[in-house]
Amino acid sequence: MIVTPGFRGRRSAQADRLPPGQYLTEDFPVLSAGPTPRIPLEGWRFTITTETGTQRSWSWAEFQALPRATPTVDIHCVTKWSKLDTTWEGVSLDTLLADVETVADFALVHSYGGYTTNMPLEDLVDGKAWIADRYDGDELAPEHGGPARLLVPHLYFWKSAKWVSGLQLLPQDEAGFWETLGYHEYGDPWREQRYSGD
Ligand SMILES: Nc1nc2c(c(=O)[nH]1)N[C@H]1C(S)=C(S)[C@@H](COP(=O)(O)O)O[C@H]1N2
Ligand SMILES: [Mo]
Repeated sequence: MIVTPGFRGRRSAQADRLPPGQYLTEDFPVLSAGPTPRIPLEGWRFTITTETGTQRSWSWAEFQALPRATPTVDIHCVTKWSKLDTTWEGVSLDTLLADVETVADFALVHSYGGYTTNMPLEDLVDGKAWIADRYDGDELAPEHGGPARLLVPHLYFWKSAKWVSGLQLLPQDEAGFWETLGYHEYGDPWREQRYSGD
């Protein structure tokens, strides 16, 4: 038997990175539940509100001055497309949460336009999540969530809130927009947690 190790190796390496029920795409589809909000940078803020009501907030200029990260990650949409090796730039949630005092276990993420999504706070720390304002070497396009979106690639992509405005830290899990409409409260693509009860 003749084996072409490079080719077979690449194919199986890609297949290993595809969660169950997903297919690979090279495109970057746009999925938005409503119109694309236009947020002038002068008015943009990112605000973390703790369970006691304490707030930490950054203007666009303050956000730009923070240490930056350049994650390359695979993303998985619940509508079954996955895209490998997407390249982003932004600020790690570890940086934003560094001086925030909280004992909360959950976060409800808020966006300009009213979208929300929920996750355990531990899914946003330890290098697993970013507020991204650049994609593929450019400013993040408005339809993909610009000026800035949450990027939490180990969960289905509906958790990566576009046009993100802040985090609300909560002692109890509180369902967001799609989670209220029957999507899974956690959304692990590797366990195929698409809908409530999966
Ligand atoms: N604010 C907001 N964020 C959102 C959405 C949305 O409708 N509004 N859609 C979610 C869904 S279902 C997906 S799959 C991804 C799509 O991101 P994209 O349009 O950049 O591909 O954004 C997520 N974040
Ligand atoms: Mo989605």
